[in-house]
Amino acid sequence: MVLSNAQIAQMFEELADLLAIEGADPFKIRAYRNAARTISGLARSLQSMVEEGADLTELPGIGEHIAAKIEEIVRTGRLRKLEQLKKHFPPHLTDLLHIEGIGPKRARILYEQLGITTLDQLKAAAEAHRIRTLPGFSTQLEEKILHATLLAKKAGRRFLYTEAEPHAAALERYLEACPHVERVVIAGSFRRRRETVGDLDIVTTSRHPEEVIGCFVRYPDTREVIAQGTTRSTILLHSDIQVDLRCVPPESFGATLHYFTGSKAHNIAIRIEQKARGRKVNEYGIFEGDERIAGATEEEFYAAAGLRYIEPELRERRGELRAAREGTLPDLITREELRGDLHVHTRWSDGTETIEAMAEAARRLGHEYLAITDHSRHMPIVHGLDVSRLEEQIDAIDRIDRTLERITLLKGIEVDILVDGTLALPDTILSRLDLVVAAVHDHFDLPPSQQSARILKALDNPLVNILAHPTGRLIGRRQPCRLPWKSWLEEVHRRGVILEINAQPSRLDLDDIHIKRAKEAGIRFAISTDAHTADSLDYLRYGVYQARRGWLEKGDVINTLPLEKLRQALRRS
Ligand code: DGT
Ligand code: CA
Ligand code: CA
Repeated sequence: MVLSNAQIAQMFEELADLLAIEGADPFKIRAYRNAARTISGLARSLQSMVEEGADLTELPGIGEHIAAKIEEIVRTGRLRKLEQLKKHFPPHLTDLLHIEGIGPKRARILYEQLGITTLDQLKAAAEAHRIRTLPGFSTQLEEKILHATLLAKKAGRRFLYTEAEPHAAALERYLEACPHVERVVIAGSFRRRRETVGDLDIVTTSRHPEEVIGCFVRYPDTREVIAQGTTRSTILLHSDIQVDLRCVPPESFGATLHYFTGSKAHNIAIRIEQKARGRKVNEYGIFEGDERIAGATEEEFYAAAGLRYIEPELRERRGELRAAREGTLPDLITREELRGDLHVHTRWSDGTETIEAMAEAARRLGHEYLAITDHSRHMPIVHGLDVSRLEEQIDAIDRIDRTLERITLLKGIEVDILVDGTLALPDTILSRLDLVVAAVHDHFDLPPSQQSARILKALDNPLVNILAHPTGRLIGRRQPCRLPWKSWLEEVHRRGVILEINAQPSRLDLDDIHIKRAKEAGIRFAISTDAHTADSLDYLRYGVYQARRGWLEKGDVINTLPLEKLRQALRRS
């Protein structure tokens, strides 16, 4: 059984939730939540760290008590304390805590007084106006809760790409070892590198499909076999991820892979085009009458359709068919083309590592340069840098940089854009830096024209080079800020400011659609990790996936440039 870091973090979150409902010591609850945050930020798998005997107490927020619990989870797949607590409460009670306006105290009241234990019951009680009269509730709160339950139902459950990734890898390894299996490819939205996936779709080839299916349904992490046919099957994993598998003969592999890679819109567009030429397209191939003219490989499939090969990331029906016909598809950027990272944190603000440790980790990844960009003072939750500490840090970076070989440190800052559009630090100090990354960290919900004016005012300052995580969204948790996109992008372009593609898996900000629009407006980009730990320097590839979905090429991204060219590119004329 593979336990991803996300799953382990989730167990600690659930433990904290249940303790909170029970009314336990807030200090203890916070400790579990901090541990969960640390765990979900790790790039290395905890499972392998435990197997290698690593000292977990070296991780921030992990003491001996929690380290022992992590080892218990990795060794047994369970956490006894969590299971004991769960016995006291109905199974879905913690779902209530995801509804805005409901904390542990209110969840407990809803449960004790109305017997509510699920979102459906909550919705029904809100509709029947039974919530407003409970102690600590009100009519407005009841309306808010009703609205939130409707939203929660609509969203359905999707998984972050990084939550699905370890399962996809483990399934691939498992299936490759099944008897009679020839090829295994994870298709669907996962292959298109969407930021979230609804389920995993796997295409396999074999001459003995029933044996392959038989092996698939015995996958050890299976909670439930939902469907089992002779060539297809669906299972549910313990993590609630659903997995669809198809097994086809090798001569259909390309057509089947193409079909189940999608997107649905892309598939339908191809089918309509081919139909107009008197052909039939399905998951087994392209047919003229009864004759199959393509099916074994995707290359053959596209060639028969009169198209250049289209990378999975582009198959979203955003103009890729026309570009493939005309030969104008982008030559998509790759991870190997990136030469450095332009947004990282250290212990000087809210990062976990020293400058030296981040530099060393970046050098191990082969980076030529690394910009240290800690937070400015404004942010309330971190001890950010004021002018005098930034002066100190500038000296420290210069000193450390002189001792380093094969990597250059750049002096930077992630400076807050205040609500009135001014920056949290004065020009006198910003002008001493190699680059200035500006960012919004509050007031995300301003009306579009006001938000736009606020950000553009900050970008008027010619010392600002890059706008970090431009919309502030957190996938599934915080909506992107609203902007009048067309005019706003033109104004960003006019100022020569670079937009960041933040590679944190829960941010991926800008997103694919706006990356493409920004590129069309002439804007250039930086793909940055915003790493707060050494491990997360490896997140660059998630930013690259998003960039590829936004049609970016090497030339669109400034951190593909060697250092001297980068310095020129940062200069605003
Ligand atoms: P997801 O799972 O919601 O993240 O997104 P996908 O794209 O993985 O969608 P999924 O799992 O429902 O189906 C996998 C692929 O199968 C999809 O990308 C395209 C193909 N597909 C599914 N339904 C249809 C359909 O009705 N027509 C066509 N042409 N293709 C379909
Ligand atoms: Ca899928
Ligand atoms: Ca599916």
